[in-house]
Amino acid sequence: MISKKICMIGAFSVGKSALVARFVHSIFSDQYLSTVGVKISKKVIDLNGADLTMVLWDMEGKDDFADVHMSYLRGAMGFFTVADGTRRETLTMALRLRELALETAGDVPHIIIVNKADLDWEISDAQLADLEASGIRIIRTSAKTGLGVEEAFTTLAEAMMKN
Ligand SMILES: Nc1nc2c(ncn2[C@@H]2O[C@H](COP(=O)(O)OP(=O)(O)OP(=O)(O)O)[C@@H](O)[C@H]2O)c(=O)[nH]1
Ligand SMILES: [Mg+2]
Repeated sequence: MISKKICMIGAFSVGKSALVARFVHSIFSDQYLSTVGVKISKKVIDLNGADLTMVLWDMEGKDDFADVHMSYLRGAMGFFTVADGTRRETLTMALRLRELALETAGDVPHIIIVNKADLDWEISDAQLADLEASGIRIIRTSAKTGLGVEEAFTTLAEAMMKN
């Protein structure tokens, strides 16, 4: 069976763990339980008739990039950098983390997730359109309602299988 390591990185409280919980267990909680270190979960998906095990490394969010545990990114076949649409600075952080992750993991498939689509956003469509025009892949999600979550994981899985 094919298995792929995928990292979830981003600022604290953007919803990395909530996205994994939604995708793997179809659940959502309003409670905030900050991740310590890394939590690994697995989900087997059917991709065009073949089983693919997605091994999700849900990392602790950091305010300070220097502290981000980039060593966890070694061997990642893909990654998500997650931002919180209600906090503009989390997108800036996601973009910087993306650069760092590409240095560590190499040029692997990756997607920027802008999460919390069920709330009012500080990040504008125009800002995201600019990034998309520069070739960055962005998917809008809500871990709360499930919007875009399946799409994000499936899109990354497909890109990794082509890689
Ligand atoms: N309304 C709304 N709240 C969300 C969404 N996703 C996550 N949250 C909430 O945001 C808070 C933080 O979510 P987490 O998934 O723990 O965030 P995290 O990125 O894993 O945080 P760290 O582990 O500390 O880095 C929790 O209270 C969640 O319930 C969403 O899509 N919509
Ligand atoms: Mg977490």
